[in-house]
Amino acid sequence: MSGRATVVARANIALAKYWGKSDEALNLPAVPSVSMTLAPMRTETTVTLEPSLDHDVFELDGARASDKESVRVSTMLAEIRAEAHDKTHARVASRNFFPTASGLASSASGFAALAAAARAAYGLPRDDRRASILARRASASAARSIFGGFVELPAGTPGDDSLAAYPLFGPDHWDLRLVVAVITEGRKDVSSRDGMGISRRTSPYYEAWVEKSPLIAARIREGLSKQDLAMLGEATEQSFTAMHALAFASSPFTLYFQPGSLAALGTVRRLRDVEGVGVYATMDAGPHVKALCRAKDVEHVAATLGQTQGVLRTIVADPGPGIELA
Ligand code: 2P0
Repeated sequence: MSGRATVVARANIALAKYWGKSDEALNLPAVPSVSMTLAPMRTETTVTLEPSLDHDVFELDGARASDKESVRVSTMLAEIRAEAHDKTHARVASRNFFPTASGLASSASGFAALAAAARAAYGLPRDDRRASILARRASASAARSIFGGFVELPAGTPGDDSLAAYPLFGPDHWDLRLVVAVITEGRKDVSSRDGMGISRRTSPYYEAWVEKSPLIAARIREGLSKQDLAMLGEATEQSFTAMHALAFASSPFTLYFQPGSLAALGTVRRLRDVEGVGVYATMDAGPHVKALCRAKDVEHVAATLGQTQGVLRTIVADPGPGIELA
């Protein structure tokens, strides 16, 4: 039944980070990334075909979205219309169910939910690989949110627009938890897209990043496969520190750290080095520190991070499923 479809998708945390594009026009990443899909951070998107509309309408959390946001939505819908041979425009209603100010971007879950919901509304058969390709063209991290558990998006070959993510292990593979230490309520200064562009054009470390990232991603895959937290955690930390060093060394410098970020990283190190807790840190294009640990340690890690100066509060996430059609 076509004409209307609702899909739920979830955000993801990159353990091996995507930063830099091998083809800006096709939105292809220059490095492989490996992520964990996060159960509690959900976006629900409904796509309804409306023959009376002469353009697409996009509502985000109950309000009409900005032109900039609407363009990326309409670009994806135009691709799906061409595949479905259906010129009808659509109304898109998207709602985020994220813990308040989690510091995790909703673009990944949003574009994943949109790709799957729009394909279904236009009567195309479910095809997670094709949905992942569509999501990746809008925002590369969104390609990973099509799938649950632990997911890889390989580096893209310039000119090859068929790149999709694929699942490595299901959500029940391992009882990992992610504790988000929220550092600020405000929005970040430099978007990921702008930040990675500046890094590619100006950072003296960009070539080293592109060369070494596949080795780091391979260690992360191996750590996941063997359920070896030290191997996974050390490689996860190297991925984020290399990404931030790369960005910091660009011109103008891109610095996502705030004082609270440094304090939270100190707490993670102290928990590990002094108390012997298996906990490792990562950070994205913002000041929040995310700590990776096992379920048995999550309460202690969250409580200790929560008492750290500069940490406003903590949010706990666990591995979640891929897209779900309502
Ligand atoms: C990641 N980030 O792998 C990395 C780590 C942020 C830091 O993917 O330009 O919004 O839309 O493809 O996917 C955020 O970048 O960038 C991101 P575009 P996207 O999760």
